[in-house]
Amino acid sequence: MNKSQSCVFRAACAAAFLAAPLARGGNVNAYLDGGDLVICGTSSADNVGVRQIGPSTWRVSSLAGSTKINGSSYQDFDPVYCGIRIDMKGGNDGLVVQDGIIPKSLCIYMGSGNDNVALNNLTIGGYSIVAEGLQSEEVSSSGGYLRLKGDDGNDSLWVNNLVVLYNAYWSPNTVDSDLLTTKAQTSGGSSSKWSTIAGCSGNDRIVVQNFQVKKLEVTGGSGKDDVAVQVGSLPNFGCERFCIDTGSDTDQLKLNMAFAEKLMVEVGPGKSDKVNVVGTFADCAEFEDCGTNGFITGAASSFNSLWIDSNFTHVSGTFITY
Ligand SMILES: [Ca+2]
Ligand SMILES: [Ca+2]
Ligand SMILES: [Ca+2]
Repeated sequence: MNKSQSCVFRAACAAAFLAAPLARGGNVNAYLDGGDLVICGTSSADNVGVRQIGPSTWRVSSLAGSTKINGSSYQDFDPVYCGIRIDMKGGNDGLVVQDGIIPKSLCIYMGSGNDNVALNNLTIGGYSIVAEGLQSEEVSSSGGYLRLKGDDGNDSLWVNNLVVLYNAYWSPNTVDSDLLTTKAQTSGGSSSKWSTIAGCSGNDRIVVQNFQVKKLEVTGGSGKDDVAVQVGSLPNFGCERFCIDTGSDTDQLKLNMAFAEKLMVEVGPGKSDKVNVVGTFADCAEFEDCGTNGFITGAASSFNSLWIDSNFTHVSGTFITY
């Protein structure tokens, strides 16, 4: 393997798929590219499960229907020591990625169609295994990140129990202490990357629960989106930067137990967007509505600095500033 090429996304995630072999209908193509696991869906409805079954071994399996993985019901891949890149393409796809430690990054593009995605019990940017011949410093420079894009269609994106580590050291048994150590490094300009969850067009449902991450952007795009987010559940661990933009049309947003140093919410153009803020704490919070007749209600939330756009013409509950 060419070490200089491993662990590097040589182009944008989607562009990398252009080099992948063409998948036949119903037959999802999966392969290793350096230390990356790459999964390419078909233009039809694909149902794919991805989970870790060994220190660096991941299983890609058919979850339903006529989906095959390289012609079989499942296939195992080893070693996966960088990231996972998935392009499900068109069709109404189902994807579950669960129960594992992904060393570098997880990039998922669902394509057109009404898609269902579940990400459950994952650590991204954490140690899994340093492949033989790779020095730890070659793979430890930029931490982890998540890129999840629903694209067109009415997509359901469900994210539960995720940790994105920042500049994690690639050595065993240090995952927890890294999380706390790096939280203390609050200076800007660091190499932590933004994680992004994007519904894009369509009426999307985005649910994020128990997500520990430094920098997170959640966008709903056009369409009537229903967004619920809980981030930063550990004591003393919150997002450094947390941005939500539900985009155009009439959207709903519920922030529940969200912790951030800087929280920016935009509900976009469109009439009567609704924002519900519960148990949310931020040093600096801004709630912006560039539409009309917005609703915002707060409970058990506290901010050092708070700004609420006057386009939220219905403000209720309590927003405590200290
Ligand atoms: Ca597909
Ligand atoms: Ca889609
Ligand atoms: Ca929207």
